[in-house]
Amino acid sequence: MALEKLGKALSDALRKLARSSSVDKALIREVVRDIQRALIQSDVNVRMVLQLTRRIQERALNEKPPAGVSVKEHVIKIVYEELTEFLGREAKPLEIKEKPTVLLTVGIQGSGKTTTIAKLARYLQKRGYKVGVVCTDTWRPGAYHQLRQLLDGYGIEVFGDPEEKDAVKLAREGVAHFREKGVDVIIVDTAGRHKEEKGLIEEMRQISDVIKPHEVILVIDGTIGQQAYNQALAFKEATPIGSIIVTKLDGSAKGGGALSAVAATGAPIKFIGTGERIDDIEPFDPKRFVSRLLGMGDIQGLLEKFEELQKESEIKEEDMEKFLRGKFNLKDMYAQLESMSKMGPLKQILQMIPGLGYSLPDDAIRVGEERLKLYRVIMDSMTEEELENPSIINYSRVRRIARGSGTSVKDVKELLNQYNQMKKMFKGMDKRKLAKMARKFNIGGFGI
Ligand SMILES: Nc1nc2c(ncn2[C@@H]2O[C@H](COP(=O)(O)OP(=O)(O)OP(=O)(O)O)[C@@H](O)[C@H]2O)c(=O)[nH]1
Ligand SMILES: [Mg+2]
Repeated sequence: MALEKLGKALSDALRKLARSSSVDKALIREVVRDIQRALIQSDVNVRMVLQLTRRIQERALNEKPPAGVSVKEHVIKIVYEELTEFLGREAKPLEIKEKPTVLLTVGIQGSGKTTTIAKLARYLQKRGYKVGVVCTDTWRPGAYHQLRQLLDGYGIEVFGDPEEKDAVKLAREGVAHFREKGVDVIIVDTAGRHKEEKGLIEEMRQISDVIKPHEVILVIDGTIGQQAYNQALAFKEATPIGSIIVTKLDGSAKGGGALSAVAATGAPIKFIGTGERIDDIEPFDPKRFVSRLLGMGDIQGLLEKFEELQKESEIKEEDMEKFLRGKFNLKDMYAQLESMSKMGPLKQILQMIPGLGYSLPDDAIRVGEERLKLYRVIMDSMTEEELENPSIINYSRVRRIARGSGTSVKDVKELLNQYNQMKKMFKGMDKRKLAKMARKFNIGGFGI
């Protein structure tokens, strides 16, 4: 399959990134050139390729990766995002809202209409819809039989009359017939006698006027590559209820060109055809499509990681600020431990800062609910002076505090130990690391 070739060229380019020991400008430029070459070979419009890769390059060179993400991963993510955007970003699924939903299918000669209708009818039947198909092709002698051959085996009824010469009449009667039968979806096939958009759109108008379809589907042959742009654009301008199915993406060297050209018109691509068999149809989802093109396994893990980080960083900036600004007497520590217990393990946040995570003592940060309660009790037995300035707490004070709070010497020592570790941790951070952290979390006020 030719799309596989494009996929391979793109994932080879990304693999170059993944394998390199460090990512510099020269490498980014090289990868961008590889991507350009791959897309142009797939017949993507050169101007569009240049726009796309300029954006990729600009972002790759200028955007800072979020904390916890390597430059490589970040660049791979950018490529994924931009390609997804390039193909329309969001999936636009076919909606069956009304019963019956009437779909009119048009397309120039041999684009794959009839085959695609059979695929779509079967696709919808598998999802529980009762489907009827109307053949209005009065042009090609075998059209009605072609449909029946494709669908009889699945018990999907085809309405048509090989003798009838009036396509509009067939459309009207066919839709009326299936309305009466109470099907959920009616799909209308049209003749493929047109070689150009003009005649095609005229026929679409005539039949539309009579059957008032919920959606008109243009079937485009993917092997025409970027030429699909003009067809899709003419169609989009002719009907506000149009969507597109791109066929023959298997085996076509120009599939990337066709898909990107259609996406560029803003017309929604709802399905793609990937073979001659009835099951060779799939809903088009740019994200899934690009993931698969680039090698699903690799990119999926990466995307999940980004999502996780996104969630984490949402809560933490503010808490981080509180934490970092602490003066570090016992009261502050308590307040911070308390807020940290709410916001989740601090270590995870700090680990997002390169070069810091590994140096954190585990138990300096892991404080459960119970411990917090215990600390509260202990601190209630301390004097104001002790809370403000813990260094004055000698052994006899420790014993007094333990007795007063009904805890043990060991507990009090644990609390002080915790305090000292945290203090040390912050002392241990040099100014550079602190500044880095401040930047990562948009925290100012360090005077650095
Ligand atoms: N490989 C491949 N072949 C396809 C695909 N879709 C359709 N075809 C083939 O394309 C040819 C034309 O398909 P039709 O469905 O008859 O096209 P049509 O638009 O109805 O043709 P007319 O009604 O004559 O305009 C047939 O040989 C199909 O098997 C596809 O996704 N992949
Ligand atoms: Mg046909």
